[in-house]
Amino acid sequence: MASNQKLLNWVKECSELCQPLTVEWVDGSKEESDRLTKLMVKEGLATALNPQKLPNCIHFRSDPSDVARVENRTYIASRSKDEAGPTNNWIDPDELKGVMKGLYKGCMKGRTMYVIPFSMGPIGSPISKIGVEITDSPYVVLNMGIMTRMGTKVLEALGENGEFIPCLHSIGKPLAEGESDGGKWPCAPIEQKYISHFPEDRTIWSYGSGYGGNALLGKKCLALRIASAIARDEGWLAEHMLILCITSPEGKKKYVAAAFPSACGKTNLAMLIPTIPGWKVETIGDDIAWMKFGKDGRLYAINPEAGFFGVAPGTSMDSNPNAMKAISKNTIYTNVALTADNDVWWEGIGCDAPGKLTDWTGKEWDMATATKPAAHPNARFTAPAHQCPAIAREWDNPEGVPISAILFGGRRPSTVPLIHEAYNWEHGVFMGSIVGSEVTAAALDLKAGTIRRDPFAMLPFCGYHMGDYFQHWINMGKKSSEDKLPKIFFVNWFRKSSDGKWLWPGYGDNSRVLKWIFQRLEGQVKAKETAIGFVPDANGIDTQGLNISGSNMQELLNVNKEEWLKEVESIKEHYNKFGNRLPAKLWEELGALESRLKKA
Ligand code: OXD
Ligand code: MN
Repeated sequence: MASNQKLLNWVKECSELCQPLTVEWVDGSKEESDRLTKLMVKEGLATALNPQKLPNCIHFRSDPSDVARVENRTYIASRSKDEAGPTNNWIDPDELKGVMKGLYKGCMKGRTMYVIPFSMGPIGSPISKIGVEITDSPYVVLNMGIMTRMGTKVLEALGENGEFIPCLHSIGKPLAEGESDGGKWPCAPIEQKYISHFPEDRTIWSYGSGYGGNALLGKKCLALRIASAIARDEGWLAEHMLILCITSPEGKKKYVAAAFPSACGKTNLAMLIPTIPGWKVETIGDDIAWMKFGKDGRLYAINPEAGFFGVAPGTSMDSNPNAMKAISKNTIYTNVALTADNDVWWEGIGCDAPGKLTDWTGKEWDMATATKPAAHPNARFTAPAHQCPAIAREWDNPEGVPISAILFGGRRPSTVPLIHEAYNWEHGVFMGSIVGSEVTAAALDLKAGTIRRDPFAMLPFCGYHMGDYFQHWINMGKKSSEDKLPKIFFVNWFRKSSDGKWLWPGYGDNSRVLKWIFQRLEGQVKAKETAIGFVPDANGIDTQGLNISGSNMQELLNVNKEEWLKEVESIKEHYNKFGNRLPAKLWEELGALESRLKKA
């Protein structure tokens, strides 16, 4: 039981408001997760998977209305609207709290209220933060047990006077006396869903959704939206980035962080198996990086999470064997399809469906006649990070790892070459600010197929005005010197030929691009200076053993002046949205790009 009076008071307050049947403090033990699993299986909310094929794995089906983050119901409720900026939804915090208190009143009737102490980052790391999530969802408890360090050990670290970030969550479905969920995933209708952040209070209130980023509040809500606001105040970076370690055949290691918008293959890159002999890639994290300067002036990163909440469809022994091995036991599956013998299946798993399936909505599904996918396109696995065969030994080192390169990228079918390198930090910040990607299924309320700008891949996750966020990145560069700051690169695995075919094989072959980056960091390869940055020479990328034509390689590395001048116009439109809070330095960078292009 907690000794922290502030925590005890808050729990009492929430319990009086939400009126649960009972309050349970989560200890993080195996007995606890076994008990909750059994409970959910008994209530028909979860299916225990085939223990021969998937030991200790369970499956959940969500409500069809509750399958992804809901950006149009996600709020940054800072005191002033201007502080939230033009890219966030805003409601006055007092007004929002009023509305939400009305919803929270009695919302846990008939349910257990779980109190989940959790640490984002290794317990005791100078970069970590403690949060406490109150929830009425045992599904959330089980997922938080994988995604964070959770339970009694965190309470001990918190002590009597420690600081924590309060995160209140309810699925928004009270039960009348004697009523049960009847095997149906409980959640509130869309108009009652609120994923709210109060950055000045450093508080999160989430209501109405039981799914992923809306409900596992340590992840997007705390580790990105609230942490980004804290990081600005404290002078560090909370970023939507994977972290990997690349080792050369000579045994030299470098750490790389990379930001791509959702569903651009961050998990695949973080777990990549190189196709070039002698090179090794190891995983530190696949979604979030917290980075602080060390005493030596270098930027040190930790992965604040302890698990992977990855997209299942498309994951196979071909695309990501390390992920497939990581999810072979002790894993929670959500909205995938099930085989007759309770094994999992999804589109892109690498084999045809073995007979009739039960799809993610619970209906019978036959590959021969199906008109809809069997697994939801945003179906997920939740698996412990340490189960990944490629996990780096230092993945939970409290000191973090020193970052040598930062990569930005997105799905860009044209214009953006396979790889280019920034001239310096500020040019790199410019590159981050113009990231854009084709929209996919990770967000519920956006139209698939269009391109949206997603600066630093943080558009849905920045907890304050993005213009100020860009300035914060520029300021961070002033805290160290160019030789110690990470070098910044922009990659694009998704460029297509004029007849719509992928030009680059991607996956393990992305190691060829990582090799070029490594060699640039070591000063081992020359590059071509272009209007947009440094691009590999014609033979710069190692294509040995790869069946790719010279002309495809040329197209992949091509910087087309006309396309880029169009890009400049589109960046101007994008920048105009930030008004006078867009740093002057970035307008300057854009002007310099335009004049370099015109001269080219
Ligand atoms: C995620 C996302 O779930 O970025 O990681 O949407
Ligand atoms: Mn993500």
